[in-house]
Amino acid sequence: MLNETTLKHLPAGVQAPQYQLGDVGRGIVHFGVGNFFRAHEAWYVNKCLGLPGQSEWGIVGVGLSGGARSEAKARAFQQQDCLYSLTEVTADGARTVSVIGALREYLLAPANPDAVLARLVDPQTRIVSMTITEGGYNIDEETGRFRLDTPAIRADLDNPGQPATVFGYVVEALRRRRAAGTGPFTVLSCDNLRSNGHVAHEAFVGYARALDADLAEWIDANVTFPCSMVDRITPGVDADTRKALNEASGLDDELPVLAEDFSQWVLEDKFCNGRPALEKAGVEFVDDVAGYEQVKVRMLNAAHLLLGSTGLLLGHRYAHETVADADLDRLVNAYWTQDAMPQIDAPAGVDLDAYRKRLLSRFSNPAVADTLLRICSDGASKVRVFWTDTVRRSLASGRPLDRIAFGIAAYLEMLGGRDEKGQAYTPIEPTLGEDELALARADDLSAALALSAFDGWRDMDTAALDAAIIAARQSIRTCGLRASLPA
Ligand code: CS2
Repeated sequence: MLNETTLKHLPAGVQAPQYQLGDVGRGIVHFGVGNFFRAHEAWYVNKCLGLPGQSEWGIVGVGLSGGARSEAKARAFQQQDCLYSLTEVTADGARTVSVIGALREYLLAPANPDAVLARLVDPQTRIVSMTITEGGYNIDEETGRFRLDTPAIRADLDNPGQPATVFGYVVEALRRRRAAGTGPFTVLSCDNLRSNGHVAHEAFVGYARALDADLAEWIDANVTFPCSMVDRITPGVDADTRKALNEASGLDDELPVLAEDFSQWVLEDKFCNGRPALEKAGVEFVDDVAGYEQVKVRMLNAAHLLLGSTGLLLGHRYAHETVADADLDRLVNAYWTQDAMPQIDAPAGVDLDAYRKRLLSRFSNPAVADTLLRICSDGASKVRVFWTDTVRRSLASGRPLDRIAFGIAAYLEMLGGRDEKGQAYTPIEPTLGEDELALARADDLSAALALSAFDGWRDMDTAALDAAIIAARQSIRTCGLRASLPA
C-alpha cells in the first residue's frame, strides 16, 4: 500500500515528492477534496513544496458530506498518510506518474467538526480554498444574493457554533479569529463560476450579515476573495480505472487520480495573509481574471455540456467519442465559431481560434476517458453558469438562437435517461428533485422551461428562445437528434 513507509521504495518511473513530508506545515485548508482539486491545486502546491522556503503551505483537506462512501475515502486517506498518485496522460498515451504529498491531513467534517474548526482557527491557516461545485454557492441567480432560506443554511444560522456548511464553518472560524486577534485568511474559490471570487464574497459576507452585521463588515474589510480560473480535465476513477492505473504504475493506491497533461490556473494576486510562490509552479497571476473565465467557461465548459447532452442521447458515453462523431464535431465548432467566440471579450494575447483547436485536441484524448455522465452531472447548475452569458448576449444582439436552443433542448431531453438506441442511463442531478425531473420528462414540452436552471435570463424577452427550445425538443423526439441538428 502507498504510504509514508513504502514511499521510500517507489516503482521505477514514479516520481516521489521532492521534499520531506515531516517538514510540511498546514498553511491551507481546502473544502471539497475531489479528483479535480487533487489533480489541480494540490499538484501546483506539491510543486511549490519542493522549492526553498515553501514548506509552510501543506494542505488540510475537509470533506463536508458524511455517508459510507465518504467514510471509506477518509479511511483510505488515513491508511495512505494522505498520499496518492497522479497519472497525467497525453493524447498519444504517454504518461507520467507522481506521488502527491501536498495533502497532509484529511478531516471528515461530520465526524470531526471541532477538529475542522480548530484547523481553521489555527494561525498557521492562511488560505481557505474550495471546490464545492458550481451549484454550491447557494446564490439566487435572479437576485445575485446569497439564499438564506435553505434548510442547511437555516440550521447553521440557528446554531452557528456547530456549523455543517462551508459558510457556517468559515464564518464561525473568522469570528473566532477576529475575537482572538489571529487575523483573517484568504477565501479562494476554485470553482468554474463567472467571477468566482465575487460570488464567494457575496456568499460568505451574505451569510455573515444574517448572523452579525459587525462581523460581516470585518470580513468585508479584512478577508480577500481572489478570482481564479481553473482548468484541468480530470475524469472520475472507478474500480476498473483504479486497477488499470495501479497495474500501469506498479503502485498499490486506493486513491489514484488521472488527468490530462494540460493544466491552467489564472489567479488574481489578492491574498490577505500570504500565499505560496505559485508563479514558480506555473500559475499565471493577472489583474483581471474575468476575461480568462469567460473564455474557459463559455468555450470549454459550455461545449462540454453541449457535447455531453447530445452525445448521451446518441448513445456515446465518452467525451472523445463525441468529437470523433462528425455531426457533433460540426455542431460544437459551429457553436464555438458562431455563438461563443464572436461574443467573448478575450484578454489581450488569448487567441480564441488557437484555444478552440486546443480544446478539440484535449477533448479527443482517449486516454482520459472522461465520461459524459460526469460532464453532464449537475447540469441544472451548469446551464446557469456556462450558458447564461451566451444566451443573454444572443438575446440582446438578436443573433440566431437555433444552436443555443438546440443545446438546451438536448440537455432537457437527456434528462429523460434513455438514449436513441434504447439504452438507459442515470443522469446525475443532485439539485433537481423528482418533481423537477418529471417536468423535463413531461409530454408538455414547455413545462421544463420553469426549471430554475433558466432563471439567469428570466428578465429578458425569451418568447423566441422558448419557442425554439420547444420546437427542437419536438423534433428530437419525433425525428431523432441527428435529423434535428441546426443547419
Ligand atoms: C466539466 C468540467 O463537469 C464539467 O462541467 O466541463 O469538470 C471540466 O472538465 C473542467 O472544468 C476542466 O477544467
